[in-house]
Amino acid sequence: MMNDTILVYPYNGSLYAYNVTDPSVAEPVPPDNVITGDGWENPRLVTVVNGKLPGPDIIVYEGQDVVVHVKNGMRSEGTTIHWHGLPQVGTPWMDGVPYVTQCPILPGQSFTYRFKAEPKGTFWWHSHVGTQRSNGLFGAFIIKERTETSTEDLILQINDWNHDMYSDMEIIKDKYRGYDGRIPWPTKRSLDNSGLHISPIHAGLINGRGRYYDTNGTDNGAPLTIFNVMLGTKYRFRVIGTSSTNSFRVSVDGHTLTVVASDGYDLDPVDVESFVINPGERFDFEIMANQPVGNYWIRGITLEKGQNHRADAILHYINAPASQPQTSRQLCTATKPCTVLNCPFTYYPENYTECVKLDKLKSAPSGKPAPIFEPGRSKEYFLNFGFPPSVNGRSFDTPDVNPLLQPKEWSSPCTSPQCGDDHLCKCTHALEIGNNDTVQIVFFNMGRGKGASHPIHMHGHSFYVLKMGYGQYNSTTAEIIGDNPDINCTGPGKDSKKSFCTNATWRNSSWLNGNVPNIELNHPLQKDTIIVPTGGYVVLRIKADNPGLWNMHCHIEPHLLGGMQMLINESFADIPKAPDWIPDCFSYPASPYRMGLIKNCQTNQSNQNDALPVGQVTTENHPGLLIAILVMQIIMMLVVSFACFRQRNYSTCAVCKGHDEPGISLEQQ
Ligand SMILES: [Cu+2]
Repeated sequence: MMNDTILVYPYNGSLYAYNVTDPSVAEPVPPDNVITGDGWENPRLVTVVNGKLPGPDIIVYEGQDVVVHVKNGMRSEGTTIHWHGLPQVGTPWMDGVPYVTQCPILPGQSFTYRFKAEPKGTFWWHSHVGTQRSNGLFGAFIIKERTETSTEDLILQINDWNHDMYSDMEIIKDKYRGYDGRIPWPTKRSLDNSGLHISPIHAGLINGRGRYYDTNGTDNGAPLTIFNVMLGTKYRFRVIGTSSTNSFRVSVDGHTLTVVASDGYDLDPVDVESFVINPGERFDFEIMANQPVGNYWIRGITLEKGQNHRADAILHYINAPASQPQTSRQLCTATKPCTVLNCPFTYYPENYTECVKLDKLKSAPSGKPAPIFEPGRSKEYFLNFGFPPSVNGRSFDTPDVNPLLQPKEWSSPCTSPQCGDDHLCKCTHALEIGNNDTVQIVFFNMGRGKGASHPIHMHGHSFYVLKMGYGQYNSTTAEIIGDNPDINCTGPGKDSKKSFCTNATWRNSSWLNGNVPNIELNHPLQKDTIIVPTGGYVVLRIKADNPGLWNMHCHIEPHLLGGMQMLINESFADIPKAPDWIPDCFSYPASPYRMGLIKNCQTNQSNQNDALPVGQVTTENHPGLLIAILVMQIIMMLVVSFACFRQRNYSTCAVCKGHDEPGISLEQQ
């Protein structure tokens, strides 16, 4: 680690210069300007914005116009920024998905995101390219209500941390498994004995800080994040699951957590001892600082079997001594069992510890009811997420253009015989929906590709969670023993072990046409990311009222990279016209369609070039935060305003910007 130019090392919660031999008598180096990560002292790449890990918090009020200038300061990678959870109504080209809604911002280039901040809630921003997010390119995005509140806000971003995380290497590890010497890595197991992403992790971080534990369980004493609280005050923790691959169980010693919102939407408050947050999810909880003045552990533990990967932070009551907490986690007893919200399995394998499933919660009274399913008008789809990374046996073929704005220039249809129930295919898989339809989607996780639970994130919508079904479990061992029987994954007479389950349906046909029993229609939660448990399913609905081309994918980053993603092609003809300055992208030679268009547009080409944004783009750099030898830095600036960005209007070649019809070959499921 380095503080600008001084090499430092961690000891007993502080940092010291490398030439200090006895830290017990030396003055520590302030940790504020050092990216410490887990205190790992060897070189490690981080990819960060404005020199911070996590990047800067973006906190705005509901309804404000947000303008973010992004300059890619990396030397060898393109990037985009996705605004996770924001529906981007009317601005689908600002969704930040490379080769779906925009071209990547190339090294040295800039791009200005401009969109409306709505709805209120806890969101975040992150790179959508490669493993940049896993390497640190993320931050909080909070949209506050324009009302006074007596509750203090605290932001807590929790993620796993690796000492080596590189895009192509992750895919290779995923495909061929990693080796130490000639010994393959052991299969990682979750607490229910189902699988986990194969790559090992090295630590957990809260707001960019954590500790590396050696094999003996001894930590390296790296500095941790400290949340200062005042006795008698109520706090709202906005917890963001910024993990790359792992889920965390979060708790605070000595304090009951009142969970009040998830993924930006309020819910009927529920008191729990802890909750599980998966990559991409958010949970807001409130605590009352009503315990004896002191220091308390905030704990995040992974759900890995036989591992000790923790993301710890300190709840520090003002006026308490600055010392490490000595507290223990809540004792779970027969008379006072611990409740864990959002387990990805049915039983938590600890004594007197009970899982509370997410679909047992209700939205706040202000929440909307689920859209009505009208037989004949509404549609239902079954989508199976599995390995090799795919959806319904289709591994995502990423376009080399921006299909949102260049729909006629890309075609990679998922057609037979290329795709089948028993063989994987690679194509641009898209679900075509529109006309204000109610769409019921069943995410499930069965067949030959099952093995791990997947947190699935939908862009463009916060879906209504109607029901969750889990696999079958041994109530004594808490281990998974079979799939949920509600879904007939393969059709009659087929072996599910050989099937990608592309023809799944409800085992009981009376459940079709929106008639699944025991679904929550009046007060369903609204979420944009949800765990699809292995062997289980999630029933959700959306109203197709947001025209766009929306990415939907597993939020475990290597699974996304490997192809566990698809598109929702929603009301394409109704997508509003994008600003002319948004550039097209294409390979060389370009598609035949473009080759023809270029010929037609030559006379206007200079005008097109002039149409790039030339408003008040400024750059700002905050150097000084360095962790290792290799640090890539993105420079990003936020300007929140209502009219701070001038844009010149030029005439452009209309046919080159044609996005008025869905020329892209997207398959209807
Ligand atoms: Cu996944």
